Amino acid sequence: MLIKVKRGWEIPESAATAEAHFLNRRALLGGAAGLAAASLAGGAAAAVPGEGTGATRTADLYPAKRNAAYAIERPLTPESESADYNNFYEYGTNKTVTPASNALKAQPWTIKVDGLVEKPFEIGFEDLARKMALEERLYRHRCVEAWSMTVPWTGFPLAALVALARPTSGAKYIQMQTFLDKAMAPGQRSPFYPWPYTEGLTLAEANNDLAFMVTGVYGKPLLNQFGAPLRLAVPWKYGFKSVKSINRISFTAERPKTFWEGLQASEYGFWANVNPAVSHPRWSQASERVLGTDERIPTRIYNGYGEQVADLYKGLEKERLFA
Ligand SMILES: Nc1nc2c(c(=O)[nH]1)N[C@H]1C(S)=C(S)[C@@H](COP(=O)(O)O)O[C@H]1N2
Ligand SMILES: [Mo]
Repeated sequence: MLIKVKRGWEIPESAATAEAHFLNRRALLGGAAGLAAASLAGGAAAAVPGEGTGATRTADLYPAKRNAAYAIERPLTPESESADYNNFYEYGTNKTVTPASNALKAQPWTIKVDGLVEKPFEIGFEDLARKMALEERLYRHRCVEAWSMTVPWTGFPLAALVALARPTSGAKYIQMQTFLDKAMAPGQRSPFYPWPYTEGLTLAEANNDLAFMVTGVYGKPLLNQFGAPLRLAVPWKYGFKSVKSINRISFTAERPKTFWEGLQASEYGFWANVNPAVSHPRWSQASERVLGTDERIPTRIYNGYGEQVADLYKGLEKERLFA
């Protein structure tokens, strides 16, 4: 886990093994590399893939009707590629998290909605999925590490969940968290991360049409490695904003501090909008490797979604919008 063996095809991107390198250094400085490695290796017993996901109970909702407004020019990334190349630190810091992620028990699953809302509540994942009108959208996804993919997510607009939550007038931000359970996620036994994984958006961003709560991909419920049973997709931002396996959504007056800010605020900020002209401190963001191909293509501002989202940032030019 901590010693990464590079394969040939990884080289263009290895300049950007951001998170892993940074964390390895911290672990070593802390003198706890061995401990972290040992705890990550000791994963919980594997379940049958797909079982324990939302699959068994919500499979009848798939495939959902594709919303043609979200078609894109690039071919879809084959599931065989995207389902075997994931970032999910709860299950390890390399891209092969699928075997370990079998330990994620995504059913039953409860989502807590709290903070500045008229009335805090909890809702079961299955109830939520059945309450919402699910649709399929083709989205680009651009990781801060300079790889990208194109996937058919199924889900519902985050704005519909905001409406269900009924935030009060003081609410300015929405914070989303991944579950916290060391027994279910061996990565969470490592003390070098500010668990649980936390992300956030402004309420205006959350209400933008593109902000999407994802329940499925490739025409079926999410497999564990994609962040079952419920994750976010905010395709104009770097991939780390798209938090997985969400079980708590809080409305706040203050800007929430995110997982990556907690680790390295100088490199991973709150806004994290994609911009090819603004380099990461340690590598260029000008282009991206397309998962499952030999291609490198130019990265686009807001990952190609500027028309839909650029207005959100008027008047915020002094903020660090692109990192
Ligand atoms: N809980 C959690 N959410 C997460 C991550 C993670 O490690 N843990 N990684 C993020 C990053 S860096 C990316 S690029 C995407 C990867 O999503 P994918 O594995 O479906 O491609 O998930 C994001 N959400
Ligand atoms: Mo990422």
